[in-house]
Amino acid sequence: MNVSPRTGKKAVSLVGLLKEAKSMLIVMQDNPDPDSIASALGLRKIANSQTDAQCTIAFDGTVGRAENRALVQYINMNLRSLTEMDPAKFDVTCMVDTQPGTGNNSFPAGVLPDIVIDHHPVRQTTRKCRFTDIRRNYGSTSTILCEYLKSIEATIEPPLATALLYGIRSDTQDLGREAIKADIDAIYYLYPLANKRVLSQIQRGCVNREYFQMLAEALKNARVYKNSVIIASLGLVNNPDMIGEVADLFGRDDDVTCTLCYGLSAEKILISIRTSDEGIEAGKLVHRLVGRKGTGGGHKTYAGGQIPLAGLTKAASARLEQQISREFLKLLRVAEHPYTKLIQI
Ligand SMILES: [Mn+2]
Repeated sequence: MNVSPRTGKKAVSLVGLLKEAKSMLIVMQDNPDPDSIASALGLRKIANSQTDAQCTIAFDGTVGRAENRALVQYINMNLRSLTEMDPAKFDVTCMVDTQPGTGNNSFPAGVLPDIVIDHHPVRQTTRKCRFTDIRRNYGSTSTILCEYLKSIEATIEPPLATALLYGIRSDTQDLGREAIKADIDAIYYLYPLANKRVLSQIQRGCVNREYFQMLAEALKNARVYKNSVIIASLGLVNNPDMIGEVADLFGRDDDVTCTLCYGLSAEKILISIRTSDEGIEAGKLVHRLVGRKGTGGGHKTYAGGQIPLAGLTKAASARLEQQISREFLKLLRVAEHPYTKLIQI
């Protein structure tokens, strides 16, 4: 794997910064996806191989998706709740696969992390951090971490290789979505080091019985507009990952180019958007959709957002849900009527 000169320089300054620390906090996304989990693990490996710093990996929410749960179980990761952490108690704080103020992490607003490594569009606040490496063109943050590990010649054991490989594969949908040469190179590099048997088990992670009920609800509620847009409400979900998972599933429909799924969890409306329409940017769409009411962000073909519901009555939150789907259709210039049900029950 070729490591760019930029990575080499960045790795040196990252290690320099980490060497100053006795303790470090690594913050992942809330309800972390495999890329977020693998990146945290990669960063911890850099710290462990070069410094004496004690690492704590933390997040808020849950690891819900069956594949992600299987991954966390395999790597035997000790994950902590971010709400129980006081960032001031750590010498260095880091964020991976997310940035300050994006709304998809629970790091206290107003506190600047020291280190941010990510592949989402760069935020104003991020620029104020001591160390940043934001590569928007990269398919995954795991790819960046893989380059760092190669650059410092760290040994990548099978669990870490498997996690990074899965992080890249899942963010890029097996290199089919927003992947660049660097992602492909990283996959080639990691593949011989990863545990292929476990990788295959992770991809077929077991689900609990509720999963099918949630899926049935989503399918039942899904509406198709102009034969190309699907909107589905999942109602109250105790597994927020389900929203993105169902959006991915609808994206597989032959004729669908745009999907919006939303559901309620922890006093928030959570939104997932997927698009295969070249003329539409999912990240921008979600921004316009949540407006000032919430936060959101993402990539060209996939994005997510959240709007806090605290204090809203049931009726008001139902109105907000309606408003979101109406606004989504308006942004796509698709009429609200007529629509058809995705499936007949
Ligand atoms: Mn990512």
